[in-house]
Amino acid sequence: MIRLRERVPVAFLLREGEPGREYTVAGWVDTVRSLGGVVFIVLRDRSGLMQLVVKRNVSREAWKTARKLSPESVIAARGVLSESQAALGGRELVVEELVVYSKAEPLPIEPRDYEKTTLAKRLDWRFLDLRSPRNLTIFLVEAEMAWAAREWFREHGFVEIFTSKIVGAATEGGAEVFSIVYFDKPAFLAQSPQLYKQMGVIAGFERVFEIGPAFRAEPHHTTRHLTEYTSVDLEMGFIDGYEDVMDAVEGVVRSMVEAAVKAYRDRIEEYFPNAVTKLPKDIPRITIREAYKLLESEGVKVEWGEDLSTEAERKLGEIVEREYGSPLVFVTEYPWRARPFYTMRKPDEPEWTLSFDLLYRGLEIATGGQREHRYEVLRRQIEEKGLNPRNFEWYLNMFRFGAPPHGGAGIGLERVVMQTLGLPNIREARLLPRDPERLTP
Ligand code: AMO
Repeated sequence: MIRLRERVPVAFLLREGEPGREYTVAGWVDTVRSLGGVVFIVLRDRSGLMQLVVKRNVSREAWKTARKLSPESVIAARGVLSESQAALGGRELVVEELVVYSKAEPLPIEPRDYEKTTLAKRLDWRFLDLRSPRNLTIFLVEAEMAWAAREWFREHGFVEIFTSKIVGAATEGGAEVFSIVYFDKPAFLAQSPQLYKQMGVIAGFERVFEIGPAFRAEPHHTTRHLTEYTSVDLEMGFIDGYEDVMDAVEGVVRSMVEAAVKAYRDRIEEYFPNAVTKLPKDIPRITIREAYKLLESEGVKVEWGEDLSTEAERKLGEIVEREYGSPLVFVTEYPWRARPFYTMRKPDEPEWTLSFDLLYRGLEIATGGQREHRYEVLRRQIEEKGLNPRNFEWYLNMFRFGAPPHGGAGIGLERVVMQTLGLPNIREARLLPRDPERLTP
């Protein structure tokens, strides 16, 4: 009798199982091969792959069942572990009992051959696509990174908050916001928890973080934009300057990458040879004006006083990798015209701001800075950005009743995963990606 509660992961059997002992395993049929009186099954569970041998002269019943198995069917097997030179991992299970829980039909895509199928088709069949150990690894890494971020925040005195994603006004710029119908009123999906995380600080929580969805009505089809992504947000009060926020972002991102590599180094090296597995001790910090100069010296035309284009970011990533040996770089003091109303401007040079982006292999993965906490100045900045202060009344009120100097940042989780593993498309790092065309699955 097979009891699933006795089941052990195949990776455990390969590593620590005792030959000669009986074990139960369960999972999906990765491949199946019939040779005369023997059927070889490669069984896959979350932990890895293992060979099962089903011999007619051990169990005729199991052998008859095994001969009819189709790939991706769900099975369980009980048998004796034995050493085998020919088997992957040097061990196999000699099956005595075999159960089929679910027989798979002929497959519409081949999970293991993910490279032979277009991404669109893979996403249509996402549950099958994710059965490839490579694709599973992406989400093991993502989960580890989210945990590591949470742990880092806890250790550094940040309180987790859960803010509303149904909001009355856009925060990050008017165009990229999704409108929704909220009873008889217009409403929007939150582009960022920006104003609410600031509220957390001003409400007296001092340091807050949130890991949650953010929505952007991003009409472009690029390999780095989603219309829904996971934002790792932090906000901290009583800062001396935005350097304190950069220190925090550096700490979080470092702990995310290091935790993922520590937990899954073997899988990462096997499936993502191009992955970043070590970060440098220091992450360089350069002002955007220095960045303009570096880019110009390499023949890339940049508009002074403008945001960096995607192309410029990519090129800057290359330069920094070469000059500083770092895949990460903070670019600071972005121009006021490229930043949202809540950003604090440089006191002596108000056309620049106390803000930063973090680039990772030439792609922006985080944005942050110090926030304007002086009521009158903030009000003027809202107007200067062409927004109506009346729509921000509840927000502005926070700055009339005691707001500490504060700052924070937003980190795009999928982008961190994508750049760490060297994925060609951000959709691969999102379980169920949303883009202008895709709403299912
Ligand atoms: P920003 O708009 O730069 O800043 O977003 C912060 C980070 O979120 C990620 N990101 C995205 N990821 C995938 N698809 C998208 N369409 C997308 N848009 C943004 C990026 C980006 O660096 N409130 C500020 C943050 C702050 O100052 O605290 C904000 O949202 O990794």
